[in-house]
Amino acid sequence: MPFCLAGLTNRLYDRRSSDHHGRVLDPAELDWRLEPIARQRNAEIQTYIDQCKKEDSKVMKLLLLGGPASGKSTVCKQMQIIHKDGFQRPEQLDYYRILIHSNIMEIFRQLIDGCSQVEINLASLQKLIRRINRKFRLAVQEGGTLNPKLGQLLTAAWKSPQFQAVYHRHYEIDLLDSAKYWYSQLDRVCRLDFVPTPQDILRSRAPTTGIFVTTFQFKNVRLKLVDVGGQKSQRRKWLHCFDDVKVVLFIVDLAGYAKKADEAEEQTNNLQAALKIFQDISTSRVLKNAFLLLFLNKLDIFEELLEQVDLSECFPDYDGENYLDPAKHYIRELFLSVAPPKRGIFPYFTTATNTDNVEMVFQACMESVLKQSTKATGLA
Ligand SMILES: Nc1nc2c(ncn2[C@@H]2O[C@H](COP(=O)(O)OP(=O)(O)O)[C@@H](O)[C@H]2O)c(=O)[nH]1
Ligand SMILES: [Mg+2]
Repeated sequence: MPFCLAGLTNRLYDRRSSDHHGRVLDPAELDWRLEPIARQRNAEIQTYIDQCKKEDSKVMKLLLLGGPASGKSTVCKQMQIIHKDGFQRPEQLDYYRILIHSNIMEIFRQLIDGCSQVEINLASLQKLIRRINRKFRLAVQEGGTLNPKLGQLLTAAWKSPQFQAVYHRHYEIDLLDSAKYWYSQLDRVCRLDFVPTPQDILRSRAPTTGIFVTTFQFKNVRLKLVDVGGQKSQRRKWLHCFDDVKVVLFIVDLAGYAKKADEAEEQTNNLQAALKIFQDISTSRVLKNAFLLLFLNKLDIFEELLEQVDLSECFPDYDGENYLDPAKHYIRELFLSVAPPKRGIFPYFTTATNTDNVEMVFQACMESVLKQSTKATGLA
């Protein structure tokens, strides 16, 4: 709006001093001549305001919340793939190629740190580790990142009994979720002509430190998806994003049950920490009119993890079998039980890296939201 008003003011000033014959106008004549221009401009502004109001009433703000690394940015990327033009621009692909290579080196360091944490002796691997570090430094100095030679060396390290042993205990250490995904295809990812696929992009990881907004069309509604950081330090930002939120999409890392929570958290594991945040969100007065969608995410990792870590080790109340179905339903009930009884919640199980799954779930939940929203407000 200020832009439109500035335009009007400029036009008024342009015409103030003289008419097109260069004759200086007196103030009364000036007013008389300006009136139709002002009236027309006023009408233009009113049309613009009406149009904005109409568009705003069709925009639904959807806020993504959840603990760190629960899958918020992955869901955003999926929307970019499903509802927009995905990731095709050369600079985007270049960014992800570099990010993926940096993720791979981060995993390498995490595996080394993990070995010392769980006391796996790395003595016989030291020579290889030094070689990888040296070659990587050299590659970076030359303006590159990973290359086929580094790929071979990293594959050799990955296949070593030490790295395999520490990977087996991945839930005890800090390790990016996609470690196995990257290390099982280093020959492709380290090629000099490597171009990330959509699945590679979904598997990459960069902590969100700002606020990211994606807008896209869903049926006849424009959705504005707002992604904020999940780390404790980022949560202060959440409050600023609560205005006009129609839908909160809360994402939970199901596999978090086996991860010790941050020392600063009161809860013992990441899933319990997420439960506490979810409780706060579901009872928040500011969000009481927002629809609350719950994505119980990383179902694929959760299923694998159950073979290694009993759910009852982390949730002593759980007395079911250590299988996917009873375990996931137990967790769903746990989340529903901390919300006020009348708070409508739409729970779903998801694997955010799976595009078909996200497309199907998102469609189902948004259809329910739009149906209820139409009933309540006439929107949609
Ligand atoms: N295997 C698997 N990985 C996932 C899933 N959801 C997210 N990830 C991975 O988890 C990591 C963190 O996800 P991200 O979306 O960045 O989390 P955020 O911090 O909540 O934004 C990324 O490497 C994702 O590829 C899932 O359902 N399954
Ligand atoms: Mg993120």
